[in-house]
Amino acid sequence: MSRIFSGVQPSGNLHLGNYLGAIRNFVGLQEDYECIYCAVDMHAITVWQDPAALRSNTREVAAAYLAAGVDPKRSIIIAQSTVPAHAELAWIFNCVARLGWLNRMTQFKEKAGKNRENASVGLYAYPNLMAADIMVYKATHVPVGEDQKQHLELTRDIAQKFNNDYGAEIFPLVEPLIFGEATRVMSLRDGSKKMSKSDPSDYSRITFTDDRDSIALKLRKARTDADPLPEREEGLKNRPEAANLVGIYAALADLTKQKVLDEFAGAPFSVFKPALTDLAVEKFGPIGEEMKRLMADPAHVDAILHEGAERAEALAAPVLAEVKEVVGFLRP
Ligand code: AQP
Repeated sequence: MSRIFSGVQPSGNLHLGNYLGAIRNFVGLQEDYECIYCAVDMHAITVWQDPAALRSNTREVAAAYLAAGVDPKRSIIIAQSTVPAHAELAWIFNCVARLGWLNRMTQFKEKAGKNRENASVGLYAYPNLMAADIMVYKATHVPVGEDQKQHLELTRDIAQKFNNDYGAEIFPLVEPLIFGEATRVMSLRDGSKKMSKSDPSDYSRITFTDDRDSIALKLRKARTDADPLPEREEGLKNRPEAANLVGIYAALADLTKQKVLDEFAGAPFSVFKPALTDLAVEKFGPIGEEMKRLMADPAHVDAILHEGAERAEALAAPVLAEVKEVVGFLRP
């Protein structure tokens, strides 16, 4: 059976982009794949995280998976740091990946910003850890938003180089799974930037914890142009904010953007935004409510994470043993 690995960073402010681009798709995949879903806390600390907040945010990511419909009996839900095999394989991959490859990663450039000298080494080496997350389970598919495609290509390069260097066909070449109409949800304040946990503006994103009033307010304040919605999808070109809101509507309603425009062509945003608010409250609101309910019982979430770690460790151990053998490490 093909195997899925995917993760979300517990860095707070879990948002609609994380839901539509990743978490929502995790549920259906359980039908056809063996799935491992991870709260990637070791990735999160590549930038500073308050320790108490990190613990709570890690549970929150697990609760979001459960709230969205991931079944912990079928799928494995883990916190990354509880399965040390990830870190062990990441070190080996640090020695396989080339500096030139990492230098091309656009996410590092975006996240490090102008003050690159001050970025953590972990932020730079992040894609190697991501490759290890996936390869330690020999996962074949990774559901991600489009922003992660480059990192997955790097995972393939690392896997291929490892296999070539050691003359062993150990790692598969992983494939991205990219879904639907909102594979890249953009900021509500700036249609050229992706919706992000780390954006300083709360108005840039709709989060799992937003209630109806917050969702309504954020959408009311969402930046748009002054024109009504066009008749055809081509009319959204060069209108990034309008395209984003139509894309979100389409994703939430499971429609194509064109079908949304068939319904709203000619409508001003004063009509479209309330309709989008109603839809977001109907489709996304209950997920957030369920996440909050689960967060009220942290022991339950911890028990699921504990069981997940044991199952994950059992899958990762033989892969790591195989890797150590071909690398030439002595057995303990
Ligand atoms: N705006 C987005 N639209 C669609 N998908 C998105 N994802 C993230 N942002 C969007 C997808 O969510 C999954 C988890 O992402 P992550 O936690 O690894 O963080 P990230 O990709 O770095 O993005 P964030 O959530 O905005 O965090 P910060 O602010 O820290 O950069 C991934 O599958 C991602 O594609």
